[in-house]
Amino acid sequence: MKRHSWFKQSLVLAVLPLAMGTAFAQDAKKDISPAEAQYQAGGSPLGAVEMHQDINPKAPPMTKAEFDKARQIYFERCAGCHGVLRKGATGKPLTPDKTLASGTDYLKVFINYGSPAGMPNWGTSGELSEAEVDLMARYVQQTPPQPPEFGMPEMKQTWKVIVPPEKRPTKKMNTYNLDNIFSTTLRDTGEVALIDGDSKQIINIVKTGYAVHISRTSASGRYLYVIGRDAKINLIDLWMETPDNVAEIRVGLEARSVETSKARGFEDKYAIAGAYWPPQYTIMDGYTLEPLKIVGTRGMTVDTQEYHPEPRVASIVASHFKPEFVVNVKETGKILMVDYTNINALKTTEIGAARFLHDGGWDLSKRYFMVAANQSNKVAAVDAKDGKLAALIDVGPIPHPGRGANFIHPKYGPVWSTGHLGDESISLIGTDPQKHPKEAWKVVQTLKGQGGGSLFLKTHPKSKNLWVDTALNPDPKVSQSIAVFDINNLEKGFAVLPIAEWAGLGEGAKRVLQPEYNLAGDEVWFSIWSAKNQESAIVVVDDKTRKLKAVIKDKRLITPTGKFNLHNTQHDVY
Ligand code: DHE
Repeated sequence: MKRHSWFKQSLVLAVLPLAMGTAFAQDAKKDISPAEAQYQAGGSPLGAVEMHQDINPKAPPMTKAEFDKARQIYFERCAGCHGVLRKGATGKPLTPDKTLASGTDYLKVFINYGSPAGMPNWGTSGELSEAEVDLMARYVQQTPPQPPEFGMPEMKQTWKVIVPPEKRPTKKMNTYNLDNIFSTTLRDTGEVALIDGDSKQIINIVKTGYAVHISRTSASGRYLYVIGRDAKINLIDLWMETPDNVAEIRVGLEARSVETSKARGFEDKYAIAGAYWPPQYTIMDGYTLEPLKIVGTRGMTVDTQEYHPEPRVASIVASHFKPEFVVNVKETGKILMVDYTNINALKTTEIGAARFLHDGGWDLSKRYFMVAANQSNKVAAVDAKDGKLAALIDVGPIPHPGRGANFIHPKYGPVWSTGHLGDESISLIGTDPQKHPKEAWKVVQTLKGQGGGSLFLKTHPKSKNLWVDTALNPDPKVSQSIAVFDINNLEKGFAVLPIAEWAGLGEGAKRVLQPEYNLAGDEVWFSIWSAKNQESAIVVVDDKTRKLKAVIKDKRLITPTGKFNLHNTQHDVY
């Protein structure tokens, strides 16, 4: 680089944080870690959706081809943080009122070099070429194109009942121990592998949605619901000789969560799915996925009470003792307790919590739902019995529990725990206000794990181990191993097991993630996640001895991430 241009760049970089600070002052958010930036920047399927190009005379010109290419890049790389409508989510708003004032050169530097607040250095990392950086700098000055809505007619068009209920088996037609099957996300092939936990053999690879996300078992244990990032839901009948799809539907253009009714009298009756776009949730017939009721989640934020145009639906769980779904709305920070007794007269209790609600799970008693408000560095505890917020608890930076881990702490009684993306801490929160009122809704202990970038942690009622992954830690030694604590001797610190090394794989990221127990609670399964064109595996560890028990390798096991033991998912054992 020539000296003068280097100087110019340095100068711009030096004033950049200041200038950005002014341009976006009222929207300033806390810094995010590289792990979080990488995690949030996952691709959105909206890039493939045709959208209207509005010509803004003040914005730099773009041809239709350029606009479409930039739109694709935006939805693949940027929308996760900056929002579909660019109004800001965990990242800053990029609406023309802000970007036009900054101008192309300024934006190019920002996109090229990133920012200390967590914006990745798209140009200098080689992720985007010089021409693409220029393209994106011009694109974010255009009027944001809005993806289409997705209502009942669109859903009905995608709805297919492959095997109608009356043609399905009347009894279980296979000899699998359904309770010990693991529905394993094959992220990049858009499939789930149903793995028999007893024999460790693949029973079937079932085609599902794009970049499939989670699986949930129905209350009876017969059905399995799987959702893809493209909002496609697959209903799998586990009674078939070879369990396979019996129905499918799309409930939007982008989604992450699916759940099924679990209250007595409503077992398997309804399914529910939350969408990122359009911001809405849909209640469906549990046996056929026929869409019955769509509810929008656009509305006011919990704190400043300003309108938010795209509050995404994050985790959804079903109460075990009341006919209610707990629907967590991310950007508004509201928890909706949706009573499904009469879906034509839905009763919803709206509980204000904190913005950026994401993932969570039940406490040991299953009365309280514990959900991470990740960018708010808080955990909300919702009392599902009384329909109110029990507490908002301050935890470490960017809590990420998955469903969390429940155990009886030797000193403080029942606790629910979460790891963090932003640092190495693991927060243990007291969850028993009846017998341990002093500890309830307080962080009773903070453990020090291997490092930041933790996604999931797990234990089991029969285990004395707490397993904590660090899948997004930048250090491969840390992301490829697991920390394990002895619950009865937490002061001792953790042992490290080199799980990825045990898998004996070649080249690859080999991120170790999402510990999941088997039915008996004596084995813990880990995914070893490498790229699509590299070998991945599942490693099974004996929970008692912490020794390697099995490595599951198969050329069809491409990019395994989440694994859902059907029994533990059905009964919320974690
Ligand atoms: Fe997830 C759960 C959203 C990236 C693996 N993820 C969830 C849930 C939400 C969510 C809302 C809770 C669902 C529920 O309980 O109803 N995830 C998002 C995102 O928005 C994000 C940050 C970015 C994206 O582009 O999707 C994201 N998630 C990832 C990944 O990159 C992971 C690690 C790998 C993958 O498969 O894509 C990933 N998410 C998971 C898993 C769960 C999950 C395995 C369920 C964990 C559990 O034990 O319950």
